[in-house]
Amino acid sequence: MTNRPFNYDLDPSTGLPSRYDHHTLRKLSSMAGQFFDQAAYQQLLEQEDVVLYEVYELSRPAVSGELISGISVIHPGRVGDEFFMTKGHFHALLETAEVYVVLHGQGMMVMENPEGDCSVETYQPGRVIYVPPRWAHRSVNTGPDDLVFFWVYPANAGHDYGTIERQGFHKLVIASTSGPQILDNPRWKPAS
Ligand code: PAN
Ligand code: ZN
Repeated sequence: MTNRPFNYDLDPSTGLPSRYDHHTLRKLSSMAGQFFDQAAYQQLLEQEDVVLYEVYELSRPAVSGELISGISVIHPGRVGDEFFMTKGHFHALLETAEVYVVLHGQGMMVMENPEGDCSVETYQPGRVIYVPPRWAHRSVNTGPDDLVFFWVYPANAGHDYGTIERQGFHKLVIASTSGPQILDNPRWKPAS
């Protein structure tokens, strides 16, 4: 990998990058145990292993000083009453932050830190969201269209998915007749 400046362009209508190093498709089958309504999860999985979201990454060496950037696209949909969402993670190097810039769509970013403080930010086009060091983050698409956002984080951050897989997030985002609701997750438990 060269150490020369570079650029890429985001398509104004889709937000997709003109080039990337990795394209990851995350399907329903990779989210076992993450959605609240497990019967609805099984039912949907038997119909189709749908793609929940896609990640386009511009890779850089995983060393201090470098930045990894890219685009995520969360497709619209629900598992039962719970909106399609990302797995969510802490950064493996916990003391690393991240910046998100929303390009299209609507949604919520659910965050929490290891001390159990919780925060939810709303995604809307043009909004910048700062994820401080130590805060786990999950993106939820609450709208009828793709939710598309740019992100950039330190290349040595790494991802800890296991903690969230074991304990979940404290908060769920659930559809209701009056719009998306943020509810306490009754199944949250300490990962230990
Ligand atoms: C983002 C996320 C991306 C997919 O690039 O990785 O939106 O979410 P999951 O990694 O939780 O599957 C980011 O926060 N990187 O650190
Ligand atoms: Zn992250």
